[in-house]
Amino acid sequence: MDTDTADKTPVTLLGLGDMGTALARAWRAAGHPLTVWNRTPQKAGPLAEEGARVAATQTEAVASADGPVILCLLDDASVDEVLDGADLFGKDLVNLTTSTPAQARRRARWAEKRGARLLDGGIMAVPPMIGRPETGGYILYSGDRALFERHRELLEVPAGAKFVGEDAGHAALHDIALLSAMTGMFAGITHAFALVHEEKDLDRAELASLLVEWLGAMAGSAHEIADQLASGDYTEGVTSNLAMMTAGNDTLLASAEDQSVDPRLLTPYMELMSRRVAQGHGDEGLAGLVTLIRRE
Ligand code: FVH
Repeated sequence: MDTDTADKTPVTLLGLGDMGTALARAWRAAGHPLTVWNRTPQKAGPLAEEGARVAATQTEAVASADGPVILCLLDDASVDEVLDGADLFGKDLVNLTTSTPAQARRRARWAEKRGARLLDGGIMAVPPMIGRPETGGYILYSGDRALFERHRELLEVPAGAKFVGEDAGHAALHDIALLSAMTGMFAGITHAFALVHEEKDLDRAELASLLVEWLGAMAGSAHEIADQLASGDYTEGVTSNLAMMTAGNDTLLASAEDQSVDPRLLTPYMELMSRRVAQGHGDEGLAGLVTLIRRE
């Protein structure tokens, strides 16, 4: 059993799913007095044995909170359900439930009307990474900066804590941007493995290592794109221009055909590249594609 440490801020945690339970264990391990509540009370049993206090209701958990109230629930609707009827006046809320940016902004206004302060968080980690700094997981925070600073030490216990701005929607926006980029990367990896699927003598583990190395090296182009978007000059610092890359796409597509792979995970992006080149921007890098997919 982990023991409380007198100088540690008490934490109240609502939601003991996989992530909530991992967070709870990290705070207990660091000696923070912990009160938990979960809709399905049985899930709190093991944590009670590890020294957490289990509140009978969410309303009681919030009312008795001396430190921040952390929410780690399924979605925005469950936050409404859980906090309906709780007196939030004077409370510090940290919402780690995944939300859209609009939901996070609405939640900040909602909290303010109830006399509470709110920090929104987006967790960039999976449960086994929580409480293990060496895995590189972190949580993005936005909203009330003073609240972040007040509780920074506690927030840094489960994973790294990065404050990304006072707009309450910005943690969620960063979270979604990172997950969206990851989705594109997974699409590329899926295509890569499909290309080699019928090759009996090809070592998948070796390809995996090459993919990790190559994608890591190429990910740095995000800085090039950011610089070009900031300056407005999409030719600035270009190492590989669109005209060259678009010509190369023909080889990628011909190879997909030869290997009997449906190219549709790649073609929407390739079509954008061709469109930009057709508009006379073959000397640019990738930044111009951002403007093509904006709905103005
Ligand atoms: N697990 C992960 O890999 C990801 C990593 C990135 C961040 N996400 C987000 O974290 C939030 C919680 O995720 P989780 O893994 O803990 O999710 P579950 O294990 O499914 O637990 C869900 C908890 O929410 C409770 N709950 C659901 N609906 C309600 C409701 N209407 N009223 C009250 N509580 C509700 C549920 O309670 P129960 O089913 O045990 O009674 C769990 O405590 C989430 O936003 C992820 O996107 C995790």
